[in-house]
Amino acid sequence: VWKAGMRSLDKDVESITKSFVNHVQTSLARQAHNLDDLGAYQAAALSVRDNLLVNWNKTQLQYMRKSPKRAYYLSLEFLMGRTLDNALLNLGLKDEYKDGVRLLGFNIEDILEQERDAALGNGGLGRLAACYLDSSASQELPLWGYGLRYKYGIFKQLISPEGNQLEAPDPWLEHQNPWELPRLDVAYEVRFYGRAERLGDGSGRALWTGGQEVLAIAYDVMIPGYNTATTNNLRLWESKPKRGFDLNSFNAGNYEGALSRFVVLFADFFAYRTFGKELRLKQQYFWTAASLSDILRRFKNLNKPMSEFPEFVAIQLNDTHPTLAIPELMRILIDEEDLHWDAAWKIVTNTFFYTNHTVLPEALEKWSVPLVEHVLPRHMQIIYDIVGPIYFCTLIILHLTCQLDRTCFSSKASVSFIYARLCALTMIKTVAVEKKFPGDRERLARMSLIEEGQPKQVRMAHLACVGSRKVNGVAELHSDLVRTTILKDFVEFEGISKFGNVTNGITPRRWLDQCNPELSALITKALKLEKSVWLKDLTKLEGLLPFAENKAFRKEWAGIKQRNKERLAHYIETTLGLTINTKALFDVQIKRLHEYKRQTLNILGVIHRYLTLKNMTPAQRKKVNNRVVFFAGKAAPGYYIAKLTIRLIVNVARTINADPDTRDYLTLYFLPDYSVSLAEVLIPASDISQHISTAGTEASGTSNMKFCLNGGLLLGTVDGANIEIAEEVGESNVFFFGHLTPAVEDLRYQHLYHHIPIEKKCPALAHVLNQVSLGLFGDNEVYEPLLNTIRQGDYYLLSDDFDSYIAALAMVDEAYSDTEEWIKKSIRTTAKMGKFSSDRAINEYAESYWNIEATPITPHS
Ligand code: 26R
Repeated sequence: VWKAGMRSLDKDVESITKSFVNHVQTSLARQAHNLDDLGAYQAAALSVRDNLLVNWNKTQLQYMRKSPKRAYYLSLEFLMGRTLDNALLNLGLKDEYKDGVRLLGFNIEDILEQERDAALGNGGLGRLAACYLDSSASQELPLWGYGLRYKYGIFKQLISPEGNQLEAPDPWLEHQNPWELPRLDVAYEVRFYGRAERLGDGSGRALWTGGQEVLAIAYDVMIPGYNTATTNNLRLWESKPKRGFDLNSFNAGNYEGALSRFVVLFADFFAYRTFGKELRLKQQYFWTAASLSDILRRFKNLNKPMSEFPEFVAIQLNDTHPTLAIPELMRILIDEEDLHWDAAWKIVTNTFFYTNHTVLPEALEKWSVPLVEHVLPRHMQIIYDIVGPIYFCTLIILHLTCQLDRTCFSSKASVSFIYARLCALTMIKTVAVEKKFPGDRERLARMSLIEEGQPKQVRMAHLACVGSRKVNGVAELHSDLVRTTILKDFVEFEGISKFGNVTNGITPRRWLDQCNPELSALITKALKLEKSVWLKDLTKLEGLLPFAENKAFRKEWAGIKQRNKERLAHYIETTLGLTINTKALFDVQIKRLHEYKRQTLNILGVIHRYLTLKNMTPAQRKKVNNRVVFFAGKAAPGYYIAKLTIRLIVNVARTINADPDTRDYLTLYFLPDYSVSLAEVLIPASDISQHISTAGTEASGTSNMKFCLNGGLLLGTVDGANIEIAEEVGESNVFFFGHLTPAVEDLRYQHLYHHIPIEKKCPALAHVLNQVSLGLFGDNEVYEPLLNTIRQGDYYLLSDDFDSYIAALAMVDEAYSDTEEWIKKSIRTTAKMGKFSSDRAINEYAESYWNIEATPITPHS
């Protein structure tokens, strides 16, 4: 009876229309006559969800039966974008649904447009997590994501008439979200505050009581693999006040405030500036604690000894945000599971893996010790117990009278506990820091998990590093920088083999097939392969290389680019009411606004071009390539200089787009509210995209890969993944400029101690800055703080790179004038992008880090 009752996959138009109508009637309680596009989207989504669930159930059953080692991806951000189109593609039901909804009087494109982006993240790190989920399901890898179910996605960006960024909330759950399944039965208690008392028995155990408890409730999001039944899970936690908890155990006066503020969760990672660091710390702990409880419960169902935990579980820390998972697992193993410290530490350090995503010092997470002590008293003890031996060694081995900061250890029990551990053989490794580098006290201070100062701070990258099996960066150059700068001492201590590289990747399903269907179809035709073959083995794109020599093919290729430009123009016309010149080179820079990404360099380059055009005769101008420049990106709400850059871009656009002398040759647009969906329209339309960070600052970049995959060429610095892209496509197909990473430090030193006035150093740039100062774009006072970042200090080296930047732009112009050669470059670029599939990246993690294997869904499940 059970079997007969099981729902099976919809395969034909008839069953699809049936399920659609059924959902209109029963789930939405609507009828044909009052069904608009939004309703149709909801019905289609619910019907697709039913199909996903068939596979989801099969997958989870299979994992349960086979109990393979599983990996868990802990990420505070998942920038998923829209789901419906992707689910249809991955299920292989796109055409069937298209026909089905047409029979019911709807157009699939209009229905797809109804969906709101799930924007639970800020930028690269969050979108990477989303690509990795797609790839792990597509590669049939047993991987689950864990994140937070934010009530608000990243803020919506509005641009005021003056050109200022304004932020509006994104209540993305306003309409019911068809892609999630509330699991009200999956709930865990999470404690904050209270008291942690060591048992004083030398075991290192403690009792953590009192404080405030909240419930974590699971919401599951299905992650379908492409062309496979594997459908993985993304589990998002929502918080709920716990009923009937002990009001006496904490300050009841704060209850309302603390709790109601806590349940409001924001994806915007700078929101904590407004809502308090404490809230962000609580969110991080809430999420890691709930995820670990869930992972442990699943492990316990296997009835294996705790020591085998790392043989069944790998946990990936997406940046340091989930690092509290390390002391949390220690707490559970020691306080709740009664394990000895060393046994627990062995499990922990074989379970976690840490990916670093930035080496910028200001972006390395630190938590104030008093705050951690207040919110998570037990975890602070554990962190000190991890640090302790290093301090102790200094004391004992050097026989120094150095003052041991007693506050390091919250009680005498702790001191004797650490001493006991020191005597244990297993401690030798930790003691080794001092043994290996005797007398090097500076090194000890550098390596400490706690940074001295007012207040003291926990260095989360150090904690993540010492608590993990392996550490990796996200592109070759970046991983080298991790090894030689921020974690150098740890490399010397622990050995280089712990520190690897996994170059980032992107999913070709969303970033080629979905966003550029015409190009995908042309590639399929040319390669004479099933689409499902090359979309899963992207190196097959190399088969396009010979077509670069084929004139007819080049014509088709260029025609698609042109239509993608028109699609973008149409989108901008309907959403912003602006008319775009589609007979021009499209030049795009879309990413978060940050000084290191140097959007300022780009806009100053645009002004330079404008001034040059103004100085030309009309006849001279006619010989210049037409160019349309697009910017999009959000600035952190409190990031004054980044916001000023947006204002400058908007006001330069206003002036030059209205200038009859130049507007046929140069126009500029700042597209508000950058999102995954906007990227999907912009990227396929680009001829050139800019990735122009100061060398050594952009860990990888992933949009660079997306542009190149869609046949857009790259204008960039020798930084992040740009380098590896150039290695693949050949330097003749990339426009590189600027100083290299090793020069950066020297240049900064010269700025500080051998300052050369900008007029002397870079007259072209000085002229541009002066024009802005003089008010060419209005607001003449307003931009001074932005311009002064270049005139004084110039930390991101704009004055050093400006001339070569302008030269590179000129080379782009020259290359673009030779249309046929340009198209060849475009084809060759796409052809060589195989390496950058996130399938390759996720397989590297699976093999060299997590040690997990593909677990295909067998027919029996
Ligand atoms: C405020 C602080 C805690 C913080 C700073 C910066 C938190 C988060 C970030 C964002 C970082 C971690 C980020 O998103 N890095 C980006 O990761 C991408 C995926 O690896 C890279 O492609 C990109 O180069 C890098 O900037």
